[in-house]
Amino acid sequence: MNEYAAADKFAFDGTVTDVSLYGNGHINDTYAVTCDFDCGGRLRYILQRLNANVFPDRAGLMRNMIRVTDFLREAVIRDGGDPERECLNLIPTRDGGRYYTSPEGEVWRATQFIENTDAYLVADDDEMFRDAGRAFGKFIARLSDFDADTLFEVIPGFHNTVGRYAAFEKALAEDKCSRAATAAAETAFVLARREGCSVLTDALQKGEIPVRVTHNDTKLNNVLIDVDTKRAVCVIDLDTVMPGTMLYDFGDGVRAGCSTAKEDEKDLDKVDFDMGLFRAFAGGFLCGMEGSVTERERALMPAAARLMTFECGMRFLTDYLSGDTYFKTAYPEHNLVRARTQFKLVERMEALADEMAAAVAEA
Ligand code: ADP
Ligand code: GN1
Ligand code: MG
Repeated sequence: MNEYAAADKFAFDGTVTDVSLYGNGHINDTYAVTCDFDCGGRLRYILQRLNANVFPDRAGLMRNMIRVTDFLREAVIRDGGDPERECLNLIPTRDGGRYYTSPEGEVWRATQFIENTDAYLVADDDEMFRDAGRAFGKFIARLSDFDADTLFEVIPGFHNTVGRYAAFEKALAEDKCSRAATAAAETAFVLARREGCSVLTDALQKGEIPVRVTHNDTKLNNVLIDVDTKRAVCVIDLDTVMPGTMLYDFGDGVRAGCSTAKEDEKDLDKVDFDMGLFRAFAGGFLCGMEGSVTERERALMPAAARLMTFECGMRFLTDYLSGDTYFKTAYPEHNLVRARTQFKLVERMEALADEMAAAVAEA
């Protein structure tokens, strides 16, 4: 179904005058919908077609999203915040549903467009990134009373790095697209780090760290930042909200935001790990979590940052070897280029391990 036909299913205010591709997400098809009013003025919405390959059970995903957004809305109101800006609100379909399923099985959803905000690929400065950290930490704190066991596991083993390593090994052995030879250095990088993959799975299994409701995809462009105040307004992209550890969210946030360059920068000389940004994010995140972080969680924060960065690089590399079936790509080596930036960051974090530990201890 095309995006105009899908837009027609929703109870938007005004008349739909434009539906255009929007944003930089790697997974869903995201559109900005413009609606004009007869008396002048216009309003925008976000319309998304969920990725059917990545999310086989989209009804289960939407059940989670409905419950989580309804819960967060109450929490924002309780905190005296603005529920139209500080949480996602699903726009109903014309027949009163919370989302739309097309006859072909496509799942479409719509939310309000949070205006005067931007999704940044690289932070402008430490303060912006500190506030992004605060928002992601607060997201976990706000969901602390939400029963994790009642959430559907949208992608089983999403941050199970041991499982991700096994998937990488399988893709390498199969080498379906005969690309392994072009990624020899990158595959060697991964193979040399097999031992470290179980840091978080072990801690969870042994009960050393608590299971919490977590976001699981805390890259900087999944929090909308007010363009005037540069403060984080709303955490978005709730597809992967599942039981997890705060270390997934902290680690993935660091991965995405502490780099001096974009995730797909080709010139690795431009890619470095910024300790100032790391200090800021750690401080913001701990503050957002309102003192609920345990000693063990805190101790694992630097390792989690390394591991989540390694895991993401490994996922990009696995997708490159498998023929780019998961992440959206703009050119054939895109996933390999992304893997390289992640591995450069991992190397820098390995070298900076002591400094990172000291920064977390002080935060
Ligand atoms: P994906 O899972 O593909 O990453 P997202 O839900 O993150 O999809 O949306 C992709 C992009 O669309 C975001 O990075 C952001 O730029 C923009 N976006 C999503 N939701 C909103 C919203 N409610 N208001 C404004 N922009 C949004
Ligand atoms: C994807 O959906 P998006 O673009 O915000 C991916 C994350 C990766 C990220 C890397 C559901 O995030 O896990 O870390 O790309 N989301 C999913 O940029 O796989
Ligand atoms: Mg996103």
